[in-house]
Amino acid sequence: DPTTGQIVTSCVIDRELVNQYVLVVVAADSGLPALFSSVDVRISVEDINDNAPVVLTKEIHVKENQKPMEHVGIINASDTDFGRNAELVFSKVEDSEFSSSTPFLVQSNGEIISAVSLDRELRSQYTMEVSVRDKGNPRQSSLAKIIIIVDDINDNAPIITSPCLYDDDDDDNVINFGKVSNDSSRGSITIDWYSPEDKKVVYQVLAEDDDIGENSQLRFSIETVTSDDTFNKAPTPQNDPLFRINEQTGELLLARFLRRNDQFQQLINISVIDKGDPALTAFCVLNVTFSVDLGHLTTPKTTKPRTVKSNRRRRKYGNGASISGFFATKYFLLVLIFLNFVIKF
Ligand SMILES: [Ca+2]
Ligand SMILES: [Ca+2]
Ligand SMILES: [Ca+2]
Ligand SMILES: [Ca+2]
Repeated sequence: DPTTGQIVTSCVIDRELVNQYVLVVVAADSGLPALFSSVDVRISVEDINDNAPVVLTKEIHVKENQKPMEHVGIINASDTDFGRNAELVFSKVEDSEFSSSTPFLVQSNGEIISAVSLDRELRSQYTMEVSVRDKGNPRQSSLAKIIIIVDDINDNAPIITSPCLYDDDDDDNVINFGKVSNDSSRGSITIDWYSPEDKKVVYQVLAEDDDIGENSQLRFSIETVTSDDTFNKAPTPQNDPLFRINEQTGELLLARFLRRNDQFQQLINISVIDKGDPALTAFCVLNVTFSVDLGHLTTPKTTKPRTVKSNRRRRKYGNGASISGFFATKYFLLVLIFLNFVIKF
């Protein structure tokens, strides 16, 4: 005011926009010439608690399997006021429909702690409602929902579902070890054709993994092939393997023609490994029996009657091919194998 010197505001002032003003005030008398002096008037805008805190954190990631009462994450919030008006206190809203079933504690500084060890395979995501208030007078507060996402770690080995397995406590080196039972429906398989050109799937090993992502991506491979001779468990040479397995699908196929010196019965040790770090592995053993007469593979001239006979027997047990068609194909294959053998030697 030019006459009283009173300083008044001309608009609403907001400390959060400008917290200090410097006015140059000039006082002049009415003499002639007028004498005057000036002074800098510094105006500090005091804070009032006119802003509620705002929670900035929307999502927190935490790895599963951590110990109970360990750090999960910290909630970030801001308050544009000053001093106690911006000092924040966090708490969990216990009676919220979101928070009631969550195992988390919220410290006053915003730190989230899990009361239990988290298992992603049981529950992978939680939503929790938190409250944040300042220490102003009157207090301002706000609510926010925080999503807690449990990240996977590779804590599950693959589980082989076909063939079915039983635990073998004797072998500590494997996660789970299975051996195919003699039950023909459960993985002991009989092979009565022998052309790799058929690309027929002999068997499909099936496995699953409870983890996600790479931790559950599986790779099948043949570890060893042994004969089913209890006195001779030495692995058969693998430089020209009889079997191959589709790495992704677990489908077992013949890799080459059968030979006379191939074992009548073979145990194929198959491993299933996930792509986790560290990777986890499961094993199974597939018991394969050939119903073809391996001894006849190099002498096709004498096999004709026996082959027909054995085909009849297979027919009785449900071989889908017709006898004549099967025989014709088989005879042709025998000749092929024979030629193959002759060329080799
Ligand atoms: Ca303020
Ligand atoms: Ca405030
Ligand atoms: Ca896994
Ligand atoms: Ca897991």
